[in-house]
Amino acid sequence: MEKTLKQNEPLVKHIYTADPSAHVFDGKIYIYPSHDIDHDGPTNDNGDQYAMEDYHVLSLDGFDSPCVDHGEVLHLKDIPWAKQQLWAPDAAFKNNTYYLFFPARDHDGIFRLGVATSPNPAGPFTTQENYIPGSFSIDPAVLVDDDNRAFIYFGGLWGGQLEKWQTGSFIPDAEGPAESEPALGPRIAELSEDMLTFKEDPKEISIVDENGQPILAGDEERRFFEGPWVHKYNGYYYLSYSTGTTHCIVYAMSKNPEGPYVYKGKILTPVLGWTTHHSIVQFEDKWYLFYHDSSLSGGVNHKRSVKFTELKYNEDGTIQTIDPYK
Ligand code: FUB
Repeated sequence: MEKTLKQNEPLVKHIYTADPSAHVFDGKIYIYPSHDIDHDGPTNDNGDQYAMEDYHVLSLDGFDSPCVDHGEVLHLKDIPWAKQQLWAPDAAFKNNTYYLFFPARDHDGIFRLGVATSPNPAGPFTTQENYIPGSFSIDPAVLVDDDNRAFIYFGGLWGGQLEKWQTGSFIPDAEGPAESEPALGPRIAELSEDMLTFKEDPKEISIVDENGQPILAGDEERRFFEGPWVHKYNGYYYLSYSTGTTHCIVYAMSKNPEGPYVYKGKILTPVLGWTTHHSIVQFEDKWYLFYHDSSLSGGVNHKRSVKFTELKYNEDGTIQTIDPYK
């Protein structure tokens, strides 16, 4: 357990953690990260090196308290439908229950989204037998809106397989759109009241520029790659995500949870390591960005550590860009 918390330092150092989804539950901050495996195996663009097998939950009473690791809360061996790769999870609270949403490859090697439940935000979580029907790709993020409707956002390119679902079915050899075509957007679906199924077929979210034109697939500085996260501030929905190949966290805004979202700018400049993945949460009267980098492992892409830093808005609701190394 780390005794003191510092901005832009690993929250914990005894395990590698990544893809932090932070929430305030019962007045405490709970972080739902991936648990990176400390291996030295081969790596590739498909992300096979991200071979995670379980989840831990971290929590903070506040930023002047130690970070508590609540230990393993769900393991691959207890998820009947999943074969490998427990990637970036998220959690939500509704119906007096905590829900852990997570991606994994099924026994056919196709990424699906699963859900597990607990009466306690720190778990342990009990999984549903099967993945969410109609789910695919990776990186679920759940927003329970002010009217108590819950939306799940998800999707990721390359190893996240989103390109393969453009027709609505899984096409193993499908490629992404041409550079001059609109980029693929993350998907959204409203969740059923019990949070265990989609209420509707997932829809693609449109991300447009300031003139209302779709962000194109070749616009790698701005197009969606993976890691969607949605939070609300002053009546706007903020969709933030990783640009993957250009390694930034960027954001777009909308008045509607389903979009279209208008691209606004950069939240986080590139971190050490290939991936970048984040969440944004309000705690008391301040806002925080949780993110990861590979500094603790000396730059090994699949050995990452969760960190946090304060996030600030401008008067007009835009977000100030963060360089975590300055
Ligand atoms: O941690 C595995 C994958 O790497 C996540 O699902 C992506 O968002 C990227 O961080």
